[in-house]
Amino acid sequence: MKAALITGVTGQDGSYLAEFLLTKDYTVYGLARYCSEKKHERIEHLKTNPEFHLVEGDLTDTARINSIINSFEQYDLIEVYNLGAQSHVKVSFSQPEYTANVDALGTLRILEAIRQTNFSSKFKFYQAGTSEMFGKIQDPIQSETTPFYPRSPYGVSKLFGYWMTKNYRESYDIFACTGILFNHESERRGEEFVTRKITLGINEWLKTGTPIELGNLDARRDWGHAQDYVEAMWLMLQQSEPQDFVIGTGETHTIRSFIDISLGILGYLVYWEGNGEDEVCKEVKSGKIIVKVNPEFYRPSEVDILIADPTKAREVLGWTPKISFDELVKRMILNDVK
Ligand code: NDP
Ligand code: GDR
Repeated sequence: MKAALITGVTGQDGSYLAEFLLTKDYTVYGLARYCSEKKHERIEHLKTNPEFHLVEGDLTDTARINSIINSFEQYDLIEVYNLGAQSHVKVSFSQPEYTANVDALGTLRILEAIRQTNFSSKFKFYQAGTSEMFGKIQDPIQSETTPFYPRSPYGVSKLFGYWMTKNYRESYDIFACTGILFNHESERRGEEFVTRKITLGINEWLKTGTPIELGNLDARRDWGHAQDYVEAMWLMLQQSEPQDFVIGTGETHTIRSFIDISLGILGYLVYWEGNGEDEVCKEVKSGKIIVKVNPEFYRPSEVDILIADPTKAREVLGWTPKISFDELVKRMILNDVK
């Protein structure tokens, strides 16, 4: 009898991971916060599956986390995927303490709850680490051995989670590992992250002519599709020994190129003019502004560029991304432009 507990099941990754684990014959438990509206768009379709169960709880609530972890004794194997987090980097600057409580202490709460059971050897723990831990990059391409230099309260909180996971593995022999995942997006991406903001923004521009307002256009990211990345999480927990892995594509792209490709797929030719806060993206044919800069979306400190070296994941896990950058952009834009 094998079970999986997914914190953050209502999020982008949680929803894909739940779908994936149900195909692998797990009984899946998803931790979801109490909210006045019982609608969870990304997992609504799973609620009728008899092997899928929602468990109410919050990562800031130690007693509740303890009781949930203790409720799994009947299973032979319990895989815990800790995906729950305040995951928005910019929000972490305005809510640093809350971000640390959920992302850093939330991770510790689960690890400590597992340690305190008398069946801790039945657990395998996955921690959702992030390329934001590399922040101000110390190597041009980032691997498992690249030193960390987080640039936001979010990155710092996730680094605490990473080290706690390593510490519980080494101190208590708990099967615990961190996936250091680079940006991954999808048709289910939260609307405040830049890729989804662009694809939804283009839809709005086409309907109303309202330009998309963005912050730093110079940032470069290693973007993959979330469906590929949840498989890597599962593969990490199927290894004989717990280890940490970098997961990414090894390619990097600018925000501008995400916009250019999105509009190109729809048949619009565009050009960029101006610099800094005055930079705009215009349609060639009409000269209309599609994108402009709003400094409100700048961050107090920025992560300029990220590129993964996923060699270890390829060699040990046999993992490579199946969905290319162009295909990712195509799926997102065609999903959002109605
Ligand atoms: P989302 O923001 O889409 O989902 C976050 C999830 O965490 C939601 O289900 C949210 O619930 C839940 N959550 C937030 N606060 C709490 C809390 N206090 N208690 C319990 N649950 C909570 O994130 P993603 O799916 O994109 O990412 C999944 C994980 O992977 C996160 O930890 C993220 O930091 C990390 N990550 C993501 C990457 C990416 O590019 N997507 C890259 C690297 C790491 P609710 O629906 O109620 O808000
Ligand atoms: P990121 O993703 O910070 O990398 O964190 P996000 O899409 O928010 O930003 C990527 C880059 O785009 C720039 N940017 C903007 N970002 C947002 N959100 N809104 C804008 O208007 C905008 N304009 C420019 C940002 O400055 C940044 O450089 C994501 C999250 O999923 C984290 O949880 C995860 O850990 C990392 O990816 C890996």
